[in-house]
Amino acid sequence: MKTILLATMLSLLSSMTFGKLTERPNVLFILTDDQRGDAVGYHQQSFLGIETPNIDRLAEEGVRFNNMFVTSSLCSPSRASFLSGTYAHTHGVRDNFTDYPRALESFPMALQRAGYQTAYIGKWHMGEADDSRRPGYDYWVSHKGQGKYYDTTFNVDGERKTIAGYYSHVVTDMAIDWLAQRDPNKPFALVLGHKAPHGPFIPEPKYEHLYDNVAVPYPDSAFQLEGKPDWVKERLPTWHGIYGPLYGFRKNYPDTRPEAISDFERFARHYTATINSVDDSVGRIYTELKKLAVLDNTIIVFSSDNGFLIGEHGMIDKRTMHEASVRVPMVVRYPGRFKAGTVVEQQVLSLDLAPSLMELTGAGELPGAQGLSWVGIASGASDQWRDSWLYEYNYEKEFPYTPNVRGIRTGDWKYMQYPHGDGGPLRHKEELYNVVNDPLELTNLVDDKQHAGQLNIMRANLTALLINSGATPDQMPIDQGIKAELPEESIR
Ligand SMILES: [Ca+2]
Repeated sequence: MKTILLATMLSLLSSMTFGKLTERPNVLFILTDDQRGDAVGYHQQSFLGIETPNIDRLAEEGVRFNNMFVTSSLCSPSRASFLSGTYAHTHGVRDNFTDYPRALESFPMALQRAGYQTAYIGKWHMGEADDSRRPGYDYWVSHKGQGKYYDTTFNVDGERKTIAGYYSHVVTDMAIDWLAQRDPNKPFALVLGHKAPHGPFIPEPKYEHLYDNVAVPYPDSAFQLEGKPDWVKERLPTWHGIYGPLYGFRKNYPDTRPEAISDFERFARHYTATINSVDDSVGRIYTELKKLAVLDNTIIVFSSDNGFLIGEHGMIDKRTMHEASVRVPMVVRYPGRFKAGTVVEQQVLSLDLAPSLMELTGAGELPGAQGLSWVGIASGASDQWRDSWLYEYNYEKEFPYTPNVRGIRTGDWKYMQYPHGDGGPLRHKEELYNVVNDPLELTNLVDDKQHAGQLNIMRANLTALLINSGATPDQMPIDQGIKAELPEESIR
């Protein structure tokens, strides 16, 4: 009798534990590389009119974050912020050549400890030469450096193999295979890292000519450089300027001729066309989750590691704090917690993802995280939120086209400064914009006496943000200036 009772109790206990485990939501984080905030179909003025029905569906059935920013607009530092919930000066991945520290906490590590099955599939891009498995992932597929649009050599859970095919589809196949073979009795956390739309852009053939008939003018801000710091003008003919080689789309440069717009047009069209393949991937994964009957119990997050300047302020690339560089798309689908069609207008950051996922999964707090969970503002439970945030970029001698950047953005104002790196006085002109009246950042108000008071407030608030976020003493490389040389081929 006793034995039967004990057995019943044990079985009850185990079914309770089992029930609890399966109720915990799964996590799917889809991360693209260099996707502008407006390069999604749901954006009111989508870039080149791109249509992304599958990403849009996530937004329609979930939450769209209209003001999502990265605190460092550069691949490795930003990726580390998404995973750890911390600023670059805290996690230490300050440039594109530093790996994610093995001991640094991340939301996948925390979820793995909490009993999740975890996997990383696709582009990792922290620690150029190393494709080995990083802590926190039960299953690991990645590669060295940037990978290739076709036939990338992956480290597939310890075995290196070249997999034929287009990157966006290859990683999708691998994600679908992993989902099918996982243990259905445990929740999962999967990070799917896309290469697209990172340059040099190679769209797949079916999308290569999709935008051939879309005109791509240089943006208005490309020629309004009066009042900007000199380094912005010095950058024009370089690898990261509109008159430069445009990642190889232009063979003869610098080229300031009006006809040179054709190279710029091809550059912008090919960039955009690679995103159509990502959208196909999102659709396939959605269908698969539905087939596996886990769609509604999976928190799906779609975002990108940084934005991308395509001609704004005469610039190509990211790294700066201008809007096209720091704005990224973000949508979250999780009907258990968020109403369909929710729109969040607050300024949300890369480092908010990890704390938010920790709250949604009930996995506790992530040690050291500096971001805020957006669960309250996205579910309507709270409207408490930050009113400003800190931006940081550190000069890279391998890409000598952007100085050190420190900046602050509020809902109305943005202030950027370019420290030399020796602790001495600023040697570049600063930038101050009213981002409500002047969202394209055409008029630098830093020399406008009428705004001297606002300038002083922003300077003081930046200093306070640096202190409060633990960034002082604020260390950074010495600014060696803007240079014409091209980056080494292997790191482009
Ligand atoms: Ca990137």
